[in-house]
Amino acid sequence: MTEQPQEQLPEGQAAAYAAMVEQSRNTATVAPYAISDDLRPTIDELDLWENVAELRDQGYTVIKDVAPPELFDQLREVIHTLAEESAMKGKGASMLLGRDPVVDQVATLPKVLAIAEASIGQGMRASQFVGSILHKGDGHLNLHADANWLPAPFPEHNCVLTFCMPCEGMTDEGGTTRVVPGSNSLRRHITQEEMENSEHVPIEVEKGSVAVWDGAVWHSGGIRTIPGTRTVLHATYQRMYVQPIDDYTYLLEDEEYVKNASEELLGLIGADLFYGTATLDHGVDLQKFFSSTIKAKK
Ligand SMILES: O=C(O)CCC(=O)C(=O)O
Ligand SMILES: [Fe+2]
Repeated sequence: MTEQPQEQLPEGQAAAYAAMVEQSRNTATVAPYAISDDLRPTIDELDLWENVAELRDQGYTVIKDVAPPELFDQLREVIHTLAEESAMKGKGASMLLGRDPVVDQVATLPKVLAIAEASIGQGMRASQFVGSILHKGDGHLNLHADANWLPAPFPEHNCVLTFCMPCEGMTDEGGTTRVVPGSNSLRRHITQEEMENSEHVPIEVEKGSVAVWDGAVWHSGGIRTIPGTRTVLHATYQRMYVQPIDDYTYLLEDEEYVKNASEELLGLIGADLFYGTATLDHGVDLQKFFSSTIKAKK
């Protein structure tokens, strides 16, 4: 970014600003799936080291007990209600963040945020929050990588991370997502031939737990062969230097929403980042710029 002359800062803020500039210059980039000093105590506390290793090596993992099962009952209710109102006629609902407090709560669960930071770094953005409902006979999606709008080779630092939050749990016959373990290491899109011939395995998830995969791993949706429903929140997050799919910044203009939202949620919506802060009158907010450059390296 080109630096521009800035207005004089008040005395108290000038020193903090200078310290941040210094920190920005001195922050070393954390290697892919290495854990920053900031994050290490949280990974310890939440006992997530095995999940970090699986996500790095296999491209996916199941995080156990992210929330009490009752929260997933509530989430199921929300997705079904919004799906009924949506144009998808009971099959799904889109743009879910900010539509119900349960979705916002799930988006900011401590284990979810910790794994997201381990994979896609600080300052990550909410990218896409959609719900899907499968009934018997529904399902099927070709093998693909979620970083499907990125050119290959994909960057070594993961850019896109998808949590698959099944409200009822997910089994093979229930239509669970299937994955090609380790395909993330290829860091490229799948070919037509590989799509037809790759061995892929079901990801079984108990209610209360969630599956999560790296944007480079090849996976597909399963087919539900039993009665009942598979209700899933697909919650995708992005490394902050790539742009989100859903634009939630309009929520930042809703005073009531901002007043009641947690700091973490406002962070996901991009309130702390420098994007879009320049106007016709002044340049980019440099406080936000430098704090973003620090996050980008972690
Ligand atoms: O519905 C599924 O099981 C998988 C959908 C999918 O590919 C995704 O959420 O990234
Ligand atoms: Fe996907």
